[in-house]
Amino acid sequence: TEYVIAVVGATGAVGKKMIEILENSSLPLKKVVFLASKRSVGKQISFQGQIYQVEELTPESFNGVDIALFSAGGAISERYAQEAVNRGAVVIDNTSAFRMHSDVPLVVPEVNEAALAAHRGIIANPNCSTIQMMVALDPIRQAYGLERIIVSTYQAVSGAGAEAIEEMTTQAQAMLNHEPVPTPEILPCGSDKRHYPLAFNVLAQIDEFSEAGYTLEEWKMMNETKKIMADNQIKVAATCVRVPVMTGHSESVFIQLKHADVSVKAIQELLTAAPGVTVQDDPSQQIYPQPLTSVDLPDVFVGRIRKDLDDAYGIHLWIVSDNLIKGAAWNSIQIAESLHRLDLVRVSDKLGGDN
Ligand code: A2P
Ligand code: 11C
Repeated sequence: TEYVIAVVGATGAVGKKMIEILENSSLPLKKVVFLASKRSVGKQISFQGQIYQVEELTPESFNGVDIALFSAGGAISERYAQEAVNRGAVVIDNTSAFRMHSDVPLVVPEVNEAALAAHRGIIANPNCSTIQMMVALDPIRQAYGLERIIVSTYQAVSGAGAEAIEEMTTQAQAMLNHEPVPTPEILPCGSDKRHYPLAFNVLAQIDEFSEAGYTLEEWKMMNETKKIMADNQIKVAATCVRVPVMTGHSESVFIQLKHADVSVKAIQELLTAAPGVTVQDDPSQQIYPQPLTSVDLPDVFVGRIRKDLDDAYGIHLWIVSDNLIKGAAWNSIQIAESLHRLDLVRVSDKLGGDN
């Protein structure tokens, strides 16, 4: 089998990375279709040495498509994902539109690839900040049990999309040139009322505010963790913060294990052997993960592993990964590769009728 793949949001920050990764993927490709809004029609995309045109997304775009990779925002997924499935495509959705639906697997292949078997056409790719945390913590959970996670994030502007990158870059240039700074219109969150500069600043808001004083990004980390780890008892609290970094999300994570007195060395060895993780942890040589050194790499980098000095069950870690790669494009294409390997690139004929 060779697949026809559609990239929905091909001109976006994540879509562009999907295209780069597809070029080198082991997936057998028959054809790739590049879809975006009407604004982008006719834009050129070079892929495997040839030039392709961006096409406008319409329901008919999915005729003949086997796998559709969606990364054009939740509203587009809500409008077109089921349409794509009805036309025979398996959808891998990188938005938050379907993640918590009970019949939609939410998958990080290193952690819960087996959940793919139950798919009914749509598979959700978790939020970037959740994915990197799951890759690093699941091996620890399997070995020692996880009671609680308390995470604070330092998230890059590219997570907010191409327009947000542009806004922050313009601000930084204006500030350095002592020129007037254009009024911010996007960050911290395009759909919210107030906007603040991110250049030379830190904003403790990602996405809109929701229940109990937490933002939606924080709720995503809390809810998605429980679903991916298939554990509703695990205690999770998140504080999500935007920093003026271009690419690479960082996380300061405190975990409470179910076993006391686990050594730093044991955790280092566990993570060194874990799939998708690279340990960068040597304080004597000032070795620890950094967003700049994570860019364009598929791994999740872990360092600063140390015991809590007051809590025998407590461990601290510093987790960094490229939010556009493992946090989005690579995890989506890994899901596609898993579906291919497990012979799950198909939508059952019965699907539309019996749910
Ligand atoms: P376009 O460039 O034509 O607006 P990002 O996450 O970097 O902001 O990118 C969003 C992606 O979603 C872009 O590829 C964008 O295409 C695409 N997109 C936005 N609105 C639509 C729409 N109405 N139909 C199809 N694609 C859309
Ligand atoms: C950010 N995590 O860094 C967000 C972007 O639910 O897929 C991804 C939002 C999502 O701004």
